[in-house]
Amino acid sequence: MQHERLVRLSKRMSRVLRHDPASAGLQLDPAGWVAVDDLLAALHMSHEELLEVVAGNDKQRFAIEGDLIRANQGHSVTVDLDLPVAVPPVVLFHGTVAKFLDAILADGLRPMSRHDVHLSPTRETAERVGARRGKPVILTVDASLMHQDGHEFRVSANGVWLTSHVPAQYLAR
Ligand code: HQG
Repeated sequence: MQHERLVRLSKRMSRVLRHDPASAGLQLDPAGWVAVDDLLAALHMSHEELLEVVAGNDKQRFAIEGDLIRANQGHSVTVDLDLPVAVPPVVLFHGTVAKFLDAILADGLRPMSRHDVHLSPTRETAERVGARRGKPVILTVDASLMHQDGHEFRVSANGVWLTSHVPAQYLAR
């Protein structure tokens, strides 16, 4: 498949499976799954194309289980991914940009339009996340202390660490 079509299909799938299933006439189940066949019909794509998008996706954004597919993380629609609570690594990273720093250092990291705050296991990944918005600024999160203090973490199937709020006292530059 042509690279451009692959990227276009991948973006459309992200939109439909995370944010706006109704735009394709679809409805997600409570855990975010939709029937593969319904998605294929709605997006006018073949099964081979779907497998190419899922396997080739740089961040493993999608998971197929049996005849169902869902996005691994990043939803703005209400879904319960039912991920188990997990013990985080000692330090996690968040990539952002300078213009958000004052708000973040006052209020902590908030999920904004997503379900959860997204944290990266490595500085390199956080740099890529931040670079989507400009010159990246990397914050470290004292995940070990947060965990000790009772904050819950979950890890998505593609290795993104999720938590509901990171109070400012756990953040450092
Ligand atoms: C910022 C992409 C003001 C936060 C990436 C970020 C990631 C605040 C933006 C995934 C704030 C939200 C998530 C506060 C946080 N005040 N700004 N209190 N708290 N922010 O896109 O982490 O391609 O929702 O720093 O690679 O950038 O979608 O979150 O800049 O893994 O798979 O508000 O999205 O993955 O932006 O990115 P986002 P994010 P996908």
